Amino acid sequence: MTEWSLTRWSYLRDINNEGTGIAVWQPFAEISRGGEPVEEGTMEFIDPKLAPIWEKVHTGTRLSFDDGRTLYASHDLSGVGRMADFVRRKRHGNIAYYVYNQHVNYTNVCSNRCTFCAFATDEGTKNAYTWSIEEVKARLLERKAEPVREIHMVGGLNENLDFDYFTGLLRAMAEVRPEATLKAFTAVEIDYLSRISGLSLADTVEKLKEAGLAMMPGGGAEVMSERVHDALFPKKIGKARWLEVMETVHAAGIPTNATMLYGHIETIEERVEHLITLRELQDRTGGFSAFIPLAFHSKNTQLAYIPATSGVDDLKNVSVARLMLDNFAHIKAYWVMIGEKMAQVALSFGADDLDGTIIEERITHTAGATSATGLTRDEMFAMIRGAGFEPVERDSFYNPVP
Ligand code: V47
Repeated sequence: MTEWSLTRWSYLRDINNEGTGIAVWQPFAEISRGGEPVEEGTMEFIDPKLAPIWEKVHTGTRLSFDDGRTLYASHDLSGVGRMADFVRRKRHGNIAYYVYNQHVNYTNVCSNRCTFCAFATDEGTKNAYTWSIEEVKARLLERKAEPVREIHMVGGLNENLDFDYFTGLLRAMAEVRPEATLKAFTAVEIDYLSRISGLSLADTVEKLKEAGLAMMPGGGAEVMSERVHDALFPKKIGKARWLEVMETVHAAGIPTNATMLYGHIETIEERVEHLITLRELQDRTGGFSAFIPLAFHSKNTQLAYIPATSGVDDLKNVSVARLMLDNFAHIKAYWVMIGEKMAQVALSFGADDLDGTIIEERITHTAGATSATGLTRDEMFAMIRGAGFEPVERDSFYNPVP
């Protein structure tokens, strides 16, 4: 019998049904859903409006704006999810990815002060912090014994920091963690760095790349709608500039992710518009790696009256993204925001990636997230196995880590 390392999962099942209550070592293949080929063409729906969309999905035809709206509006969650699972399985079979990563939030001082954000504050308040380069290095050194493959670093727009701080930060991180990919700065920060450095966008990106920037996270666009922008984050760059930054970064050979913040005041139409805008940019550049729907958390924000997103909406956002974003390889279920259990379910609703170990998430937890602030590799592994998928640890570029 194949031997397995001890994970929490191994305690959970008496797989051989011997009624002993004692965990039995069991090879994954015997408990997984096996990745059997999906029978093409057959699917029944509770919502008849989904049938014409299925015609398109199983023949690989691109979905329209109206299709996106129908998917979001449908009460047939399992129907939407089964279509997304079909597409996900065609691309990734029974594999689900995770990365051994570490988050670094170098400052929470931010001049944008978006109404949905609980993390940002003003200089001089009791919670304000800004880490020196030495402090950031010390935080990385604390975890030096762990096999971290990716550093995910974002922060506020702190007017006391100059451009040299940012290139110095990247260089110092590359020195401490040469084996890890530096995935840093949202498009909002890149725009800001271009303004404080006096350099063009392209030159700013080039200087950051020279200092070690290898990938960029997806945040900052929120929902690309002028209405939502003006109401919730008027000081932040808008749609046109966000797209310009992403296009420039892709042209420099740096892949990025893309996100959408949902569950606040946005409409279904604005969500679909957002997805189609991303799909169009991806057609031009091919530079997006993963899409991550971000569930809004309202605690400690100016929008505290807005209730938490529902599990149905969390799954819908994963599934609709998988179906609309036909040119994105990866859809992440960000367990930090939707919780570990919902993230497990999302793997059967179109997601192929759970992000990673994280180690000390701050942005969502300041806004009331109740998920863990980090997970161990064994916990990631068990989460994926428990959902019936085969865990693959990856690097930032989805190469399996040996
Ligand atoms: O842009 C801020 C969001 C984003 C809240 O690329 C909030 O791999 C929910 O982009 N409730 C930053 N969301 C995080 C981000 C990200 C996260 C994980 C993985 C990747 C990736 C990117 O966080 C912001 C904003 O959309 N955010 N406040 C909040 N209260």
